[in-house]
Amino acid sequence: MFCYQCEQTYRSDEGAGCAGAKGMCGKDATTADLQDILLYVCEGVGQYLHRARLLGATDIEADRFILFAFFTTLTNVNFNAAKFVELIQQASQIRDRAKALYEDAARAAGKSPETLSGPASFAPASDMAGLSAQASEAAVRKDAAILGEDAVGARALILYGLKGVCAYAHHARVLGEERDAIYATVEHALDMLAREERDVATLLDEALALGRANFLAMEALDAANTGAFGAPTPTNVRVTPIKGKAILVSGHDLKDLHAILEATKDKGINVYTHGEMLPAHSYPKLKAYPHLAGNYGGAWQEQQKEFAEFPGPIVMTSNCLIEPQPRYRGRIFTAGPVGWAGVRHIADENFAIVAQAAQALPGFTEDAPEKTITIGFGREAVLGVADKVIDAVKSGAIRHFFLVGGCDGAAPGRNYYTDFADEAPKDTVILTLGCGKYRFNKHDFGTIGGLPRLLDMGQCNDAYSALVVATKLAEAFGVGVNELPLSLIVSWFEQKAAAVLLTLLALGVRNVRIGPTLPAFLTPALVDVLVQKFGVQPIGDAKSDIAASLARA
Ligand code: FS2
Ligand code: SF4
Repeated sequence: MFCYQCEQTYRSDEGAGCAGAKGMCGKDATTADLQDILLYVCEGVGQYLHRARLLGATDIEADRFILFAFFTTLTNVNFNAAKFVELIQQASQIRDRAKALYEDAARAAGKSPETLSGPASFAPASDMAGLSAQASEAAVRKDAAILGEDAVGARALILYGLKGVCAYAHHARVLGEERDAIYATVEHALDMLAREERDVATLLDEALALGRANFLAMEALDAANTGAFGAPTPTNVRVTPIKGKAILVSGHDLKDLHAILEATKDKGINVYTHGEMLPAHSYPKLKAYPHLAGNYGGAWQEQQKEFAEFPGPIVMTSNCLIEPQPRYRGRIFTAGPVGWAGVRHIADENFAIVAQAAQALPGFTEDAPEKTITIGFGREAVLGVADKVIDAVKSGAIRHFFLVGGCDGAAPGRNYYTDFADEAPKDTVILTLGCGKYRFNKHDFGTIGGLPRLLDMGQCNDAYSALVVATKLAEAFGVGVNELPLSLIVSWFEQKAAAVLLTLLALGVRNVRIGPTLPAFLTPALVDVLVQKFGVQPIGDAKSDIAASLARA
């Protein structure tokens, strides 16, 4: 195995990347190799779909499969090797279908179809042992000696950005929002990876195209979530347990949460959110369920302790899963793209089994003293008070906005974000989103101009909301987004964050500070492009970065 897709990848003086028997996340070598093969076969699907599309023929089921397949390979999503054997066989069949689609379309247009090589003609073995023996053919750095390190790094940026786009687009799709332009970009990127493009400028252009597609994916997801459940509104969420039976729901999938709320309605079971599911409490049609009782625990990396202590079943609807421990392995369930060998998987939103498990478990035996936090500052809520915000900026009451957001992780150095939020001067507003906020979202930041100083905009994908707010404020002030008194301080961990970064770059947002470390797959020359062309900066010391941001404004 070799994997260097996430921030917690193994690093040493010799270089970075998880290799050997297991990655830092717990992904074993067999699963990692099978994930590479799945993505490689998907590149073959993309080769045919891309060409078929140019001839006017599309296969939306194949596109949907690609979204799901890519999502399973994100960090902390699916660790079940057997699932990947199944997905590879499915991908191979879909590739045959895409090939027929392309060849028929070519013949109908009076052209002779191309004979494609590489992933299009790769023949995956039918079992795990056979596939494992083929791993080197699909490895992420297989052509490093031919392509060169900079091209390999830029290709990795595309591959991992693509994973983020696919994850967001999948979440939107399950709620009925799809964008054909996203599928076209995904197919184009897969074809580019398949044909071993090595020109770094071309590859970086493709990465920016993915950034634009990711903006569409986040827009589609915003439309999906708000269309299904209403626009988030400021909401006080209880963060302490209530006596009674309980289910904990983690991950990002609001549709699954909704299905769980339905399956537990009037059954005397309280549903708690965990991690990135916290923003669910701010959606009117979800908070209307009285048994959506509160939020429990913090960010994903605390789950082994928190899940062990939770007195009911737990459902993981998306990342971030880490190895279920014996104390709760029998009462954790996976759904959607998530998987772990031996852990029960819920197919077709059949959450009745989770409700039964909750009835059989003790639940909380007493009420904890009530404590709440305020969330729900999505784009509508913030723009609803835009006049107040603009007046406060004009009067000098608000001096600067910091968006301190993104993914969290267990690595040292992530206290920077807490320090940053805590040290930000009292006349500044902190916007936050993603799971990184758990490090500081229970701190008291006070208010400013009648608004809370900490505005929680939601999940990592709600970077869309932040971009809409920034764009509207820029319009109101008659300046560009880069001229606003706004600094972006991003914590990255996995591939959705890589996609969001590409979106920011594609939209021309400059001077983004990123940390706690830079992606290991970026070579010094690629980092230099990001620094020179886009003003991307690695994080430094919180106090100095605050001072530098305020001095620039
Ligand atoms: Fe956090 Fe994990 Fe949200 Fe990331 S729960 S690091 O997948 O997407 O953020
Ligand atoms: Fe390592 Fe991250 Fe890959 Fe896991 S996902 S194997 S931690 S680089």
